[in-house]
Amino acid sequence: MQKRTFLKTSLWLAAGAVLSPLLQACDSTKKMKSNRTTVIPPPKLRRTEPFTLPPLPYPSDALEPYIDRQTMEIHHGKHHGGYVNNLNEAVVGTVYADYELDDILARITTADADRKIRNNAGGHWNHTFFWQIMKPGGAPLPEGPFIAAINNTFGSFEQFKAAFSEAAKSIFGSGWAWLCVGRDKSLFITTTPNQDNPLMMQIVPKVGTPVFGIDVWEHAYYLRYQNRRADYINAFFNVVDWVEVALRYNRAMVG
Ligand code: MN3
Repeated sequence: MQKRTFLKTSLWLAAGAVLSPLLQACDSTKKMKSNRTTVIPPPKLRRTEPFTLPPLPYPSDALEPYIDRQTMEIHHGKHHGGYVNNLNEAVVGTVYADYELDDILARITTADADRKIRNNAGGHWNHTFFWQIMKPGGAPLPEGPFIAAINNTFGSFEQFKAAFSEAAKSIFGSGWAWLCVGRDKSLFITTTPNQDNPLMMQIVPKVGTPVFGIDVWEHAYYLRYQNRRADYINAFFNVVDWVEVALRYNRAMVG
C-alpha cells in the first residue's frame, strides 16, 4: 500500500516536471492568441441600413417533394425573419451597431454579452447562405477546380457525400455541417453548434469560408421527416445548386 502511494506520488511529480514547461507553453500560446484577437481593427465599411430578410430566391413550394412548402414558409418567414429582427435589436448600443454582417462574424466573441448577437448574426448569415445554395431540381456539379479539389481531398464525390452526411447526422442537437475552404486553401468538413459559423474566428477551433452546408436544426425537417434526419440529409442532396457552390469555392480560393 505504502509502495503504491509512493509510486503514485513519484508519478505525479514526474508528470509535473514534464508538464510544467508544456503548460507554460500553452499559457503563452493563449496569450499570443488573445493578443492576436484583440488587434483586429474595426471595419472600414459602416452599415447605415437595418438588416433585412432577403426574399427566398424561388417559390416556397419549389423544393417539393424534398423540402415541403410549409417548412420553407416557417423556416424562412418565422425563423430567418426572427434572426433578422433580433439581430437589429441586439446590436443597438454595442460596438457592432454599424458593422456589416461578415464583420460581426469575424469579431464576435464567446463573451456572454455577445451571445444574442452571435446567435442572431449567425442565424442571418447561415440562412441567407442556405437558401442560395439550393435550387428547384438542383444543378449538377460543373467540371472545374471545385470537383478536382473534391476528388483530391476525399477520393471521390461519393466519398465526400458520405463523409459530409455522416458529419451532419452526428451533430448532437441543433447545428450545421459545412464544407469550407480553410486559410491554407484546402477543403475541410466541419460542424458548428446552434447558429455558429466557421467565419467566427474568435469562436470556432478551425476557421474557414463555407462553400456548402446544411441546417440540421429540427425546424428544417421535422414537419416532413420527423426524427428521420438521415432521410432529410439524403433528400437535401436533390436540391443542391452545385454551380453556385462551385462559384463560391472559386471565390474563396482567390479571396
Ligand atoms: Mn434553420
